[in-house]
Amino acid sequence: MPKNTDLAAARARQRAADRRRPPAEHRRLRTVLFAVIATVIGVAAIGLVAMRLLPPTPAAAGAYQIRASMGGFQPAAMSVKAGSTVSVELTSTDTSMHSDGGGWHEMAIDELGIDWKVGPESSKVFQLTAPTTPGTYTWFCGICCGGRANPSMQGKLTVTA
Ligand SMILES: [Cu+2]
Repeated sequence: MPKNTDLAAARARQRAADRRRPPAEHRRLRTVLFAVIATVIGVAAIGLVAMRLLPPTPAAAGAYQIRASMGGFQPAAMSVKAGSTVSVELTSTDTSMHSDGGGWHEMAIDELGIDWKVGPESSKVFQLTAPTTPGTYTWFCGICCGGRANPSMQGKLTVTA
């Protein structure tokens, strides 16, 4: 029966092919996995570079912008209307590599009970409700550079009528 022999040979060839297939599929899977992992790492690397090149954080809409670094506050003064509530976005532009405070900065006004802190290379938005009577207040950072005694780490809040 030649037909049966042919069939048996064909089956044997198919079994041999089946035995060869898994490694080939594994190789394909490995290639796909490698491509996926390489893509993820590549995108993450590009993202990290882009974050370095861009400003630390986008400004919150309508908020006063105060940037703090070891060099002081920028700007070191702000003015608000008596009784008004405003948003203040405090940003630390220092990295965590700073030995003095680890990049943390503070904006504190004892008389108004304000004590805002922001971590290295980050921003935080705070609400400031100005007192109802005009006046001037000194804010300070007590974290770095000798704390409140350091005149470069101070600013002036003016409350206008
Ligand atoms: Cu500081």
